[in-house]
Amino acid sequence: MAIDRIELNFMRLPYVHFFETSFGRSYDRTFIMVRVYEDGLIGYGECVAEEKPLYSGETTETAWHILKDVLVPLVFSLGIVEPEDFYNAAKSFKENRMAKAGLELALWDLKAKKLGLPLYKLYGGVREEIPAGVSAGIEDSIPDLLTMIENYQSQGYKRIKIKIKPGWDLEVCRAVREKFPDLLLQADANGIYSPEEADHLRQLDAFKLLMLEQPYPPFDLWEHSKLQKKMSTPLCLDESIISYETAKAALEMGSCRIINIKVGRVGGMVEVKKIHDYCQRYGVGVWCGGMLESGIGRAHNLHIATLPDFKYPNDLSASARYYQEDLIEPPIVLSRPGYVRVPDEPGIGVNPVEERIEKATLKKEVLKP
Ligand code: OSB
Ligand code: MG
Repeated sequence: MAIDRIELNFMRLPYVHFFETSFGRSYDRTFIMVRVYEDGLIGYGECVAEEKPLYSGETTETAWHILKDVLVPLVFSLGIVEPEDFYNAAKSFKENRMAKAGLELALWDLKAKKLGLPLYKLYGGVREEIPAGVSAGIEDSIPDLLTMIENYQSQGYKRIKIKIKPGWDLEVCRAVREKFPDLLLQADANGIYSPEEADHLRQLDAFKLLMLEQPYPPFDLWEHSKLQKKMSTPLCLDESIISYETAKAALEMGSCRIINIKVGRVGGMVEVKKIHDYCQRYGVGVWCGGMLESGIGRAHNLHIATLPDFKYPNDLSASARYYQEDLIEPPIVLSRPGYVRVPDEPGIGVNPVEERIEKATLKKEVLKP
């Protein structure tokens, strides 16, 4: 069979609460939903590029262009159906990993649906429930953050990640630790510090963090390796790890002891598998990061997080943590305290709601061979 058509929806969803990182504060999320149609089945993917090029160089608009004018035409011109064939063909186009991942994920969902299997079975996943953490943004005040953490704890989240930046770091970690002495706590700087601040960052060792995520800018693997030697807190890299090659360099250089996996950041599931398998051989655990995805992207992440080397709690929270009205029904919930159940229906195993998709769509493109 061949693909009949591919649809791209440029969407916007408002958050239940603003999300602030060292990049700034945002109130909603733009992203692209990719739908691949073949013989009555629909494969769903989500492209996580954001409105502004702060986390990576891609934006929702650049990804829209790359998908519409480059990647979808590539699929049609080569008659591609298999995700691995897409990965190989798309390799000749540089960068644009989030755009590639959005389409590759739709092909994975389609493939699993054709086989009648939940996606995690296709990936070789080994668990049915995923340890769920939650990422708490920067708040207006420390009391506001403490209230938020208390709230998340009462909902059952067992690991909390807080966002840090200069002026919102040591004092905040100290306050959180004082109030929650046994909490599994980690901090994410989103690359805001510079190597001159190494001695400042070392003071974070006092707070028994599970890990410190991405202290320095993405390209500085070397300075991360110097910082890791100075700190007892394990470093985890997020933005720096854009491929198998960067993962390998980071581990061999000692730039981190943990890797955060995001399928969009590394350009698709084939690349995720390569990184995952390498980390497993190397004896380094990984976990699944999030990009505040809609239920579609989050369902994909749930399946990815079933792979055996995902050894830390993941940034995979319930729909209600992110959106008033997620795109899927039923929403993602904690199946028991600290865990989310992986959907067991074919493919990603969640049902997108058409009216909600329409309501959130800003523009749409229907592409045919
Ligand atoms: O660094 O992990 C990050 C969201 C957008 C961009 C970068 C990051 C994040 C998150 C969100 O922390 C985590 C989630 O989706 O639950
Ligand atoms: Mg991060």
